[in-house]
Amino acid sequence: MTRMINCFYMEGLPVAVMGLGKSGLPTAKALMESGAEVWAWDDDRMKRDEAAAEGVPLVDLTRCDWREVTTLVLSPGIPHTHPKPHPVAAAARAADVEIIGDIELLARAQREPAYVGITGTNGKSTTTALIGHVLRQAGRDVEVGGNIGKPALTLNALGEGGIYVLEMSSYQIELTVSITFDVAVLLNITPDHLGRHGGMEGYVAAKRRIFHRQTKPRAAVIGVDDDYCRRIHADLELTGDQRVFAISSEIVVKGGVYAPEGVLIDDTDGAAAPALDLREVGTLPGRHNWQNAAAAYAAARAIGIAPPVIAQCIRSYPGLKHRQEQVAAMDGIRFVNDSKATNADAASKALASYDAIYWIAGGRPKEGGLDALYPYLGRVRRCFLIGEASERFARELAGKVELEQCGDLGTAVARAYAAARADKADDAVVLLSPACASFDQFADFEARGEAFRTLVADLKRAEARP
Ligand code: UMA
Repeated sequence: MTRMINCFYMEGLPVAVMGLGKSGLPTAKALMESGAEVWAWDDDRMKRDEAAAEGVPLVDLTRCDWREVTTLVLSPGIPHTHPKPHPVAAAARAADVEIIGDIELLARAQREPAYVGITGTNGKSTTTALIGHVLRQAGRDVEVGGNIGKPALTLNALGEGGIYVLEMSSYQIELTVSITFDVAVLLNITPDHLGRHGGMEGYVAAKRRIFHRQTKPRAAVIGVDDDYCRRIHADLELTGDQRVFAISSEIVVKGGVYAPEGVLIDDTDGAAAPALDLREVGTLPGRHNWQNAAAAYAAARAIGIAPPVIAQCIRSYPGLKHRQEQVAAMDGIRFVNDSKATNADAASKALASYDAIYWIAGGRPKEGGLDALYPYLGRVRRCFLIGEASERFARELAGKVELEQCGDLGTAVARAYAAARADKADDAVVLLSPACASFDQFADFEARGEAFRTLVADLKRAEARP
């Protein structure tokens, strides 16, 4: 049964909604159903037409009188500070109109449930899904959404005792001003989205805001495997405002949850008790997933779920689409869709997880080079390049790994499979882990992952033909 989120506090008020994509359109509709007077706009004419077809009233926010508007609800991808504010955000700010996002609307509407927020440069979708899975299996009333792809105002309303588990991008954190997370998770920080935050300092500050206003018994779960997070952890320990759980996939952390050898150890009670062997959980391959599992375990502990129950639920985690998702196996060759890996750091996690890799990479390159991948190139048998990054990656990887430029994904899949078959390597994996955004050839990373799945299914069908 759906129970709509009612933004009752906006009833009768003029509210501007800028951006009518995945999050903006349901936001406009939820506000209308809550009785607000919606002024919706998008720079893309097609998006405006789609919204109008669904009865959403359009007002050109680039020309409107901001004195008549109380709030601007901005889609997270639209810049409001760096590299420069979108004109609509600039106009709203000049008129002293508050600028918030859809998750702020949820937080104001649903005050009784608890909130778990997850951020970090990498691993946040898996950790969010895993926490949602653990809490749901443990019998809690849970809704999972946010950056993971389920917009806040499409979630069900929850009563007291319910828990919202929200993946928070740095963009969303900036637009969520009043939320205080009961459990806030920061996994890791490496450079990403620097243009939007005016540099590394701004990006770290945005991530750190996940702990904003927490007091005991609220809990902070924080990875201590990189310098930025270690510093934030030390600060939080010093101020002592909230309970702090350190987690690591690399070292032993006294009083925390850690898994340097793959066995998850719970030292939150000082007992250093082994909780489960993560190497046996097929849906969480690789050290980076040990960090995600340690964070999910600590978050569930902070909520009060018993250790054996958490361990059992982690074992039954079904995995996420587009994140090291095995889509098929043929001739002993596994096909793994890691389309979500849109930067080098994320792709390095997948490369670290397999031994004989036929690696499909490329797309629209992001800032920063491929340095994060270098330690794992010995595992790559051959690299198949696609998209706009091809020339640049070919130059950067030349001499380090055998490679060929394939242009498009279809060619790359066919070439990678042929090479893997010819080599007859044990445990061969054809891996799509692009280390790039998808927008040069696909609508988004999901479309790219679905294309990979379809191409592999076509190959399989062709193989099955007599
Ligand atoms: N638009 C304008 N003017 C602009 C820019 C965009 O009008 O200058 C319009 C576009 O035409 C489009 C809409 O704004 O119609 C898009 O808004 P958006 O980019 O904020 O994206 P949504 O479709 O609303 O999806 C957002 C998140 N996207 C971003 O933050 C970029 C999705 O995260 C999220 O799943 C979704 O809300 C539901 O909450 C995606 C993402 O790429 C996965 N996130 C980044 C990441 O993970 O690295 C942060």
